[in-house]
Amino acid sequence: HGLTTALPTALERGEFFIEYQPLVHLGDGSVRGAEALVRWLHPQHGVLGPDRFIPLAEHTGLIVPLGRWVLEESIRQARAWRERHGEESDAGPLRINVNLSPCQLSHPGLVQDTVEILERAGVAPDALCLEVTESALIGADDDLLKPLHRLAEMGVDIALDDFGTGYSNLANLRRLPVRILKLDRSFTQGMQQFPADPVDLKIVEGIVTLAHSLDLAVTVEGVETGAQAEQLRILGCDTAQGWYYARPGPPERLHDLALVDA
Ligand code: G
Ligand code: G
Ligand code: MN
Ligand code: NA
Repeated sequence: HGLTTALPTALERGEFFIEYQPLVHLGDGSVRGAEALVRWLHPQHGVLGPDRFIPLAEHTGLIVPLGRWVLEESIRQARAWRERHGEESDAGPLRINVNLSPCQLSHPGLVQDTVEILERAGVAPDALCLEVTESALIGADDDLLKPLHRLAEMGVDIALDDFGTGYSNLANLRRLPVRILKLDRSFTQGMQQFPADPVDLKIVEGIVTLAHSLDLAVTVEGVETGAQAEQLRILGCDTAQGWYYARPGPPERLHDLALVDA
């Protein structure tokens, strides 16, 4: 239908935009970075979320140029944030998280594109975190992992997104150049009631212990209440993201958040 025919040219028409959702340090409440989340301002249908067009973009191959655009645009934003806040915060400059589709991972230009985008913007690789879903890496062979290893060696952080939803082979983690586990929203939902679901508490506690013993940081998604945030902080999670702190929003909002909370 309409989306299928309009999508291939939406990029050149400039119809995509990015919202940013802050990543907050659970220990001190400071904003440490933001996740870039792409949206499509469709001329007839209005704003569409990624679930409405990312699968289609993956199917048609548009995801490669679209993903490159998201990277370019959000790194430009990271540069702007660094110029504003870089030297002010003890926690260091804000970092930007960008989602990668499996097709981008297998695209041969990924490493080169990323290097060029960072260099052109004058942004250090350690300002960038690439999020890859656990399912994209299940059964990945060494060829698929090679670009991730190269990016990690350069200083780019790799996060395992939606962690805990797939058939996580925990031993597999040692093979992956991952520094961060992003715990899926479903675990956070188990902390919503009081007292929290005891099984969810045990699972999260176990994941945090394992992650820390492997030198991985744990980010939690979908934090909607202060009680959840407190529970997850007690369990040892490092960073949080969710509506309790901020919904995804325009980049300007992060200027204010960083100023208030940093
Ligand atoms: O905020 P929300 O509905 O916007 O995002 C839903 C999912 O869409 C995210 O969890 C993420 O996996 C995916 N997503 C958002 N932005 C991008 C992007 O730029 N590239 C890819 N590949 N996926 C994205
Ligand atoms: O990368 P990923 O699939 O995790 O993208 C995050 C998704 O989760 C986005 O669609 C975003 O809008 C959504 N989201 C972010 N914060 C919250 C939250 O606190 N609660 C819920 N239910 N969804 C959230
Ligand atoms: Mn993500
Ligand atoms: Na996720």
